[in-house]
Amino acid sequence: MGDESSGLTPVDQSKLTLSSAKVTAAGIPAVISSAVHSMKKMGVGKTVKTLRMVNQKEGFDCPGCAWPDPEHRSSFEFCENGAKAVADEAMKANVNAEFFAKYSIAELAGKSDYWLNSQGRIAEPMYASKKDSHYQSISWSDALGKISDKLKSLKSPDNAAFYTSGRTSNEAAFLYQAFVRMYGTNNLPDCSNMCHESSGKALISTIGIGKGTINLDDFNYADTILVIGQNPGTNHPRMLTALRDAKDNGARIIHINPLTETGLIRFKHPQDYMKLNFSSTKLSDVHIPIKIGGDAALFKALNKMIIESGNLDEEFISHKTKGYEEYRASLESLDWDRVVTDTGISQTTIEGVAKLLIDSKTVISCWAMGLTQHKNGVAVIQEVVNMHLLGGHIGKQGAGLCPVRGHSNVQGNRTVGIWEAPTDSFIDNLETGLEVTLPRQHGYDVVNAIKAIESGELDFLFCLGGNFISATPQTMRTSAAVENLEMGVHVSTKLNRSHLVQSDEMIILPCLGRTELDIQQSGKQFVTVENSMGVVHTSRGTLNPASSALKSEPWIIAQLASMTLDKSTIDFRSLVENYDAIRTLIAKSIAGFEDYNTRVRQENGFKLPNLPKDAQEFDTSDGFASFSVNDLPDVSLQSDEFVMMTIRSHDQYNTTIYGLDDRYRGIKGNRRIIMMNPDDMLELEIKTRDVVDVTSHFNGTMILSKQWTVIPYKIPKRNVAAYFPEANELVPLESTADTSNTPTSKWIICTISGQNSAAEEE
Ligand SMILES: Nc1nc2c(c(=O)[nH]1)N[C@H]1C(S)=C(S)[C@@H](COP(=O)(O)OP(=O)(O)OC[C@H]3O[C@@H](n4cnc5c(=O)[nH]c(N)nc54)[C@H](O)[C@@H]3O)O[C@H]1N2
Ligand SMILES: Nc1nc2c(c(=O)[nH]1)N[C@H]1C(S)=C(S)[C@@H](COP(=O)(O)OP(=O)(O)OC[C@H]3O[C@@H](n4cnc5c(=O)[nH]c(N)nc54)[C@H](O)[C@@H]3O)O[C@H]1N2
Ligand SMILES: [Mo]
Repeated sequence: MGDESSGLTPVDQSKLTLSSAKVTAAGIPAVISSAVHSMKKMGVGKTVKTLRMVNQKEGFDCPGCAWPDPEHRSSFEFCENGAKAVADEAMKANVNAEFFAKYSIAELAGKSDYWLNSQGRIAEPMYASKKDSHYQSISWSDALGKISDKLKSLKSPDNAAFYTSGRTSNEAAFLYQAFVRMYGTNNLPDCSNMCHESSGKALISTIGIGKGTINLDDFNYADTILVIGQNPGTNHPRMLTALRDAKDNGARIIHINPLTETGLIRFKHPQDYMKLNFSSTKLSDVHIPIKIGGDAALFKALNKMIIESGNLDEEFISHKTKGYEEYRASLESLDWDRVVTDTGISQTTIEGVAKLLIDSKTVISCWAMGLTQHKNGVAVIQEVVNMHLLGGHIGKQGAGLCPVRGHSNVQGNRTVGIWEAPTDSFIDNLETGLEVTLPRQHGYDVVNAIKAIESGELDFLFCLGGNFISATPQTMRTSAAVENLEMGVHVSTKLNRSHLVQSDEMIILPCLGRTELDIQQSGKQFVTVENSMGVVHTSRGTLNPASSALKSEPWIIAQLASMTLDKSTIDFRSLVENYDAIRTLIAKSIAGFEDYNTRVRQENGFKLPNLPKDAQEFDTSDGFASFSVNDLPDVSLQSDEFVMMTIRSHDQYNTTIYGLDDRYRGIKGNRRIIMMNPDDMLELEIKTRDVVDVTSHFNGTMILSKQWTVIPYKIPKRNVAAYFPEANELVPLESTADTSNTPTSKWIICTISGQNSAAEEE
């Protein structure tokens, strides 16, 4: 034990160091951290050149997150984790035929996610059949030929599923879903199913659009900003700039989170050092250390007090909404004892927050995975929407709903058709644009795709990016299922665990990343993406590709479509000669993209239509925004039970592990840890660094995961936290959110046993 390359050595505590959580986010340590990280991976010259191109008009969109850029894209917004994402992509292409000759698939499967990622970019297409111990190189034409032969041989197109991760450009995503639907299925599961699906469902059902309703500029006019179940200091660092500016303009920030999360305590903008300004800004005015899963009770209580204050936007309620009376009546029986038990927050504190909201003319609510990945993910977001409807905080300057998206183009992917459950009107438009008839029966989302793989209904899985095995629930079960597939194909930039779980045949297709030059027949290409606030803009790769064998995602899809679809109304190959042709087809097929090629070339791109934001109008069945009445979720626990949330460290991008240090939380050198309240540790007689086994429980099913190191952390009692993806083996596949079917990655009921002191283990 002690080899950080191994994925299976949890008890290596020699490198685990603990210190108190940081108080100020960003600042000089962030600049140093990103510079060291980048220079180690790229060298000094490439670091400077590369980082200067992030989010510039002539540069590439940061692959880090979906937070929008400021309008003036000439200023260089420095973000530590964006720099890490860029540096990670700019690594040398060492994962080639030689590499795979050296390491067998079984050996690689024993390595940690951190080690796998740090080997570099994948250099060439690779192939392995089930009996092969090693991957071997294969030519592009042979690889694509095998995939297309397999697709043609399946009994039905519905025996295939096509996963997408959210870094894919609009152009690639549009071609992909067009190909998949023309092939004959809507089996288009995507990372969104595990991410903001609950937000989409909650917003469509209440305000008629599955997106947020604010512009970046609104932050400057907000009286109060709520940041709920989100850790922006780590996952959306550029949001801290918007929060700082909002504060300068008088906003109050309320942070609702079981953890304090450094980014929201104090923020020091790295660029201020250049201006010799050494002060930092205190960001959140109020931190509500809510118990995991307590948000529904909190928002019902807040809404009840807002209603009782009488300070409502009555005109908005009566002209723009429906269901107010029913909602008001439903709150009459709200039980304060239950609210205090569920939230862990006193009535006085909640009243204080309500007062701030009642006194605010403009409120913005931001949220992320702390709300979406719960059984009541949709309902709790509807509760936040209820609050906005009461105060008319939608469609006016400084107010609105702001689901903060994860992957940099996950929102764009959905807009251009990556969705297993498309609406009829979406398919109508697509049929007009593509001049074909398309399937309408809804396909599999991620969880249902895994179940269908398990039951043998799916024989083929194609992944456009992502890491299907590590990102999904119940890792061992999902891996065992995937081994039964006839073929697994991965279009990837970096090596990950999904490449190492062997179906009958495995193919890795290495593609260009966002940062790299993409040259097609007509010359240099750019692609387009949509940020979290619905602005579509260009992204131009500028770096030389890591390997000459890499192909662009649109090219790969176009070749495969041409080889697979016998009679196609569309000449896919000619579309990729110049991506303008793809955009022309998008303009014909998707609402809101008229004049795409012209408008996206404007300096800041263009904003997609958003009725609630633009006109306080709601594209619901009756034209009204609707209040929602939902029961409180049961968040009670048995006396020996804990609830676990799985969260990101400061040194990872989802399943890509950049390093082993969670700098802001003061936890370094080991990721297989459980953060626990010190009082709970005392009660269970667990000491710091004791090693425990964790068992998750769901509807009678138990999953055991061994050897986790316990560390004390400031977290509500009976709540624990562990890192994603290490803890995914504990997330039960059947435990999903109502309506959105999102795995409940923030609500895993578990028991903790078998504590041994670390010394005994060693
Ligand atoms: N550097 C970096 N950037 C990223 C990513 C990354 O991995 N690394 N991932 C990207 C992606 S795909 C996404 S979706 C986003 C994710 O961004 P976040 O949603 O910020 O990511 P998580 O780490 O899942 O954090 C969720 C937060 O919710 C809190 N929380 C958990 N349960 C509850 C609850 O019941 N109630 C409340 N109020 N809070 C709760 C946790 O304490 C934590 O602070 O970030 C994106 N950006
Ligand atoms: N327990 C638990 N599980 C979770 C979550 C959680 O909070 N807790 N979060 C969920 C969320 S919010 C999300 S979004 C999913 C993420 O799920 P995914 O999107 O599937 O996972 P990633 O780790 O982002 O994917 C990383 C891989 O993408 C590939 N890649 C990177 N860039 C590119 C590119 O430009 N093109 C292509 N083709 N490939 C590329 C690389 O090979 C890399 O190894 O995980 C979900 N799973
Ligand atoms: Mo995400």
